[in-house]
Amino acid sequence: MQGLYLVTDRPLCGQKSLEDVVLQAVKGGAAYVQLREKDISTRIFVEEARRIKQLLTPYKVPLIINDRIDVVQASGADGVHVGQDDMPYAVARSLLGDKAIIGLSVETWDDVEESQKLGVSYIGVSPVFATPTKTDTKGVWGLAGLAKIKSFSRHPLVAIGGINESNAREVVAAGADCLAVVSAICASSEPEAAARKLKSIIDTALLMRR
Ligand code: TZP
Ligand code: MG
Repeated sequence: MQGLYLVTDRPLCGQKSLEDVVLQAVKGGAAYVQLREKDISTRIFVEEARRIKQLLTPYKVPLIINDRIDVVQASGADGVHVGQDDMPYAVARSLLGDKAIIGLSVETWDDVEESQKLGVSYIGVSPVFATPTKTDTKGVWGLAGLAKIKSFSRHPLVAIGGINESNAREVVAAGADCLAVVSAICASSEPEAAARKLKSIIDTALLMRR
């Protein structure tokens, strides 16, 4: 996994439709999209996931669903992202099969060590910086924490939390393979331009790291 990863937040999209934000993000260069819905019914979530999956298919951008294995199965999405209190990795893998993308958030060093025993597709380093978008987090990793995980982990690292144009370069330099953003795209008045700028920063920083 490498590049720009959009995590959606419907309220942060404001007047823009979620579909439009997703489409613009992908046109701007987002390589992965995660639908993250905390407040909608299962019925609406499944309908939305199916629509977004159709929208992403021509762009060959995988759709990842936050938490909900049933929504993955019902929509033909490509995988799931789970946190430490969600479906255990091994159960998710047995339900979704070998090809599914399965991401796991790590919030503590114990989580990082445990993740090395698992066949996760990536680990979500959560959060790198404090963010108003998600406040029920255990602490922040910071750039030093991210670098420490990079030197230890066999899994690709998706960094999340407080990432924007002003810090994206240093987050990649510290070891992130992929940058996940919510507000930097969803709350932007120009999601496509925001995604394009972030992707360009990531691409350059990945080249410098080689
Ligand atoms: N998980 C850890 S931080 C976070 C999630 C979903 C929110 C990140 O949002 P933003 O707006 O990119 O800081
Ligand atoms: Mg979760």
